[in-house]
Amino acid sequence: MPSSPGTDLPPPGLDSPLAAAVTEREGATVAMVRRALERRNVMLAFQPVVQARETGRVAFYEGLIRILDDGGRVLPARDFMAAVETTETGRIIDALALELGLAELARNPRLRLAINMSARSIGYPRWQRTLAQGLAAGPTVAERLILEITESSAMLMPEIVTVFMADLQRSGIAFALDDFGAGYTALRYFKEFCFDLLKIDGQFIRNIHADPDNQVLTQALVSIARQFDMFTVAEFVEDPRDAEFLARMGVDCLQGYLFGVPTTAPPWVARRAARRA
Ligand code: G
Ligand code: MN
Repeated sequence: MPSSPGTDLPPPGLDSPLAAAVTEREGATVAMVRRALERRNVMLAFQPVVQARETGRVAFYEGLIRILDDGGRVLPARDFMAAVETTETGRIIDALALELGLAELARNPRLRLAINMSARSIGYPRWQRTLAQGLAAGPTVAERLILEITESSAMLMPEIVTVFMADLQRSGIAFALDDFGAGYTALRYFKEFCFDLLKIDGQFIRNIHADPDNQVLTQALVSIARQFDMFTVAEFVEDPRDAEFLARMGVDCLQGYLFGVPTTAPPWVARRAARRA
């Protein structure tokens, strides 16, 4: 076997014991996720996205899919999404997240909610049916829904994403380009894409008040967003000094543990439960 360039180590072969162990663990995760989806053992956790200039005001919430494993433990998406993103299981997760989100929007007429999807789910029949049914539930559901598409998946099929967005924007749905900066968007696509929001990847936000590299990178992203009429959201805001810096820089909205961790019991659900009790 040829060795990797620049090292004396052989490349990790697909048949190495480590690779086999990783594959086996992923296989077990995927099987568990499939079982949970069949039983609809899924729920949304909600995280607030606040206005940068008035952080007591929630602009909208992001609904994040959570899966309950065989023991009833709650698994966050990052633990399983990478293993299923390119498979049909990934499409089913997107359809279920949308279904749960639309149901919440129908129940709570004051809620604005963002739901994640992969560009790979565009054209998946179950996802499309779920959207059509959810929008039919009320005249304001579409205008309170934001669909977040990760930059990396949007770039797989930019032409298809552009047409899909133009179509749904006519019904009032807004779009966010998620984890921006982590992927490889050729900047020229901004001329064709019409995202309403740009979510700046957390790696550029952490410690920004003291990190000149992150300051310059984020400032550049903010000016791109302005030029193309997009609102900006900074992800992973954990430190009040970063929040203040971002607000002064002109970022519109902030999201992160500083303002709220994702919770399956957001204020309106807790109030509903209290009324029932
Ligand atoms: O890619 P996307 O932005 O949809 O992912 C949101 C994920 O980031 C969620 O899993 C959420 O729990 C996590 N998250 C949200 N805010 C913070 C934060 O301030 N710090 C860290 N480390 N993770 C966060
Ligand atoms: Mn997101």
